[in-house]
Amino acid sequence: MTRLKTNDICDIPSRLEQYNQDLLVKTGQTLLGIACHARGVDEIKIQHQVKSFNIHVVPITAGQGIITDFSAIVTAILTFLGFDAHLADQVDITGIARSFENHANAIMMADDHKFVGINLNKGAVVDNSEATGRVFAAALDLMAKGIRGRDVLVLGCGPVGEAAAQTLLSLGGKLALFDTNLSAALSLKERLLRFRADQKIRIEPDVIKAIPRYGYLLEATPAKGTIPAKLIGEHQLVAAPGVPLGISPRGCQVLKHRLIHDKLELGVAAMAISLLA
Ligand code: PYL
Repeated sequence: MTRLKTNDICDIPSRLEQYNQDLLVKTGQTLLGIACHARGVDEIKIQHQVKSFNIHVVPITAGQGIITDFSAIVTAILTFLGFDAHLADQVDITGIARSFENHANAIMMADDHKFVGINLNKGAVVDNSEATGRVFAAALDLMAKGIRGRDVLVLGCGPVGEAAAQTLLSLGGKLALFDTNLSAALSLKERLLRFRADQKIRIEPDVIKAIPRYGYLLEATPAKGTIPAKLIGEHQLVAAPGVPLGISPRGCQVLKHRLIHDKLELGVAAMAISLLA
């Protein structure tokens, strides 16, 4: 998992309103709407529940330690969505214990290995990688006005790519997988077929040859330049949860409204809806 830097995320709070509008133009849904779509829940119902759902965000000093403003930015995203969100005023165990004592409905916290949300009433755990893959797949489905029956290529078969692949299959996408490590793509295909033996899942060994052949791409790699600008067609749609962004600034210019990417917003929104739903 790529470790975020404060620079990657410090502009998020001031851009949330604009980002929300961008998502509306690209997908027909807001940040909240996409997160609800990713969970299959009704947005109107959820809107009545968010304001009384109390989430504490607890900074964690373990490992490489705190990322300046990370927890405050997560809190800002939750507040924008309408949740009763609070940045804990204590870190680590003290902060977690205080959240229980203050009867928080949920806590969110991250160390160097996992970023999780925990529903303190139900004991349910939601993982950021899983939620991020799922919500970007849902965003691609909305951008495509229904991915059902469409050929979609997932680039990157790690935890985010796996969750995206599962979601795209459940939405009726015709899935192809690529990973620089071929065995990672093969083992993901095997895992996916355990639950969907009837599905056809292609493995693409050569990404440069493959990209032009797919109208729908989900880029979930931790590499820059995965999708070269020269391979981007006029009609391709791309959802890119991968950090750093696997598309060059030139590629972003070519794609314009046909690209969805962010470093935290959609994943945090999907985590929060999963905690509440
Ligand atoms: C959750 C992000 C998404 C991409 N990479 C993940 C990352 O940067 N993880 C590390 C998060 C460390 C947070 C630190 C704090 O400020 O509480 N322990």
